[in-house]
Amino acid sequence: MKFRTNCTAIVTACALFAGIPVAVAHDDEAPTITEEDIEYSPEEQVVHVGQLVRVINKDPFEHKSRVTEQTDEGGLGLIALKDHVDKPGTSYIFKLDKPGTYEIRCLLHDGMTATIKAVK
Ligand SMILES: [Cu+2]
Repeated sequence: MKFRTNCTAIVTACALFAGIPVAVAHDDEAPTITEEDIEYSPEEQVVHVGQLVRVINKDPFEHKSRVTEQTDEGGLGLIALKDHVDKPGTSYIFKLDKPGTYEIRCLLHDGMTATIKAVK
């Protein structure tokens, strides 16, 4: 029992130790996509693979974001961020692990889209 408790404490400590400096280091330079007046801004954002991307909802209502890879044929491929509920006045971060062109779309507001290009 004692061993298990210690393991949990060690794992938690490691996660905090490993997580916080990385998050802060990237956070300072995180490219930001703003949701305002039912639009994403900028319309096109270039990010690095693995870099944290911040989404800020400045509207006084919810958005629901889905980020989908675009295929070479212009269709939609894998979903990279699945239907995130963006509460008013909040922000969150995500990252893209694969280079390519992605669409960010709000599932609640027709035509609310932007492009994210992930480069190495
Ligand atoms: Cu929306």
